[in-house]
Amino acid sequence: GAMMKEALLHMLSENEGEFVSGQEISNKLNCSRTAIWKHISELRNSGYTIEAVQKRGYRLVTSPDLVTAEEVSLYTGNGTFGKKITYKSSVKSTQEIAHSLAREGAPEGSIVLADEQTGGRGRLGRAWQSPAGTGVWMSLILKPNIPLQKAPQLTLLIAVAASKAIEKVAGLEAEIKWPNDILIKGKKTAGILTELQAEADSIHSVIVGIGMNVNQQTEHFSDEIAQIATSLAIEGRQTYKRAEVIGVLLQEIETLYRQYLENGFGVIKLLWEARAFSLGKRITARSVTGSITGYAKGITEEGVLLLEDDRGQVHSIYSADIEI
Ligand code: BT5
Repeated sequence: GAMMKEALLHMLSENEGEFVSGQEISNKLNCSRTAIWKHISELRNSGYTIEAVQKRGYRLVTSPDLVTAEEVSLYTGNGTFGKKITYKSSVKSTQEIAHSLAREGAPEGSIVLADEQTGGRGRLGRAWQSPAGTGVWMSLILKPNIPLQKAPQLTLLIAVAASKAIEKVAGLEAEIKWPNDILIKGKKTAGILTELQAEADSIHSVIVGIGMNVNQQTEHFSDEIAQIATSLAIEGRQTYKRAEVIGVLLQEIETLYRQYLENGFGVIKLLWEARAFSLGKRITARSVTGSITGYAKGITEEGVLLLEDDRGQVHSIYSADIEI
């Protein structure tokens, strides 16, 4: 059922604006006219406008801004990331679902998507606001064969991919604030949460959570974050198809990830540095163990931030919040 609906949507969307005859669909999908009609009705109920004309067939006129498996699959391209999609309209956190899928052996590149999260989470138990119908709330399962201490490099890799995806989709410049914030004009548009399933010092799975504000207007943000958050729609003054954003994002991630596994972190480091917001600035790094103020010198091969304090001593920062 679901597979056929997806295949039908693909046929209609490949022939965008053109009629596809019932006969053609029925031949290609090997199904009855009644089955086609049932799926057309379901697609209409989910917000697709499909014209049906006697003797000519069906024509896709408009599609809604959904992040369902069938809609997202229109944009995932030839890569393997996003081939397996778990979609829920409302969940507590896509991370939870992805963690259990990974434990059950889900393949690398599997993703979990939700239209809304009721308990979306950031780092250190903080909350991530994920209102319905507005953003990309996605968890991606990776299974890299790398030592545990290199895992932070993945957060930086994802940040580069997210920044490139924003540039591609919206033509907006997106900077990276170490380690996991994507900023447009200094305001947070996306956040990354990298969680590990590991045994001893080998990684079983990495669950990468990406939250990206796409179509929010300022009133969608709570007072608490209204001053510090932004969205692609606010900055680009138009709305974007979330499914397309996801497709571009997955392709950017997969390209960088393959490059990373083959050639190491070097290229990613350069790309990251070119987009870094905090490098060369005076910053304060706050962590559970205290705070250090100084000059952000750069990142190491491992993805660790180097901070030179006022006495000239250089500190390696593994995890912290940065204030500029
Ligand atoms: C992050 O944490 O930035 C990581 C966010 C990861 C969210 C994704 S969504 C899919 C997946 N499923 C989940 O449950 N999580 C992941 P952190 O650096 O700790 O930043 C959290 C802080 O960002 C909050 O304390 C707020 O100040 C701010 N914030 C919360 N929601 C925001 C939003 N929608 N846009 C911008 N800033 C926000």
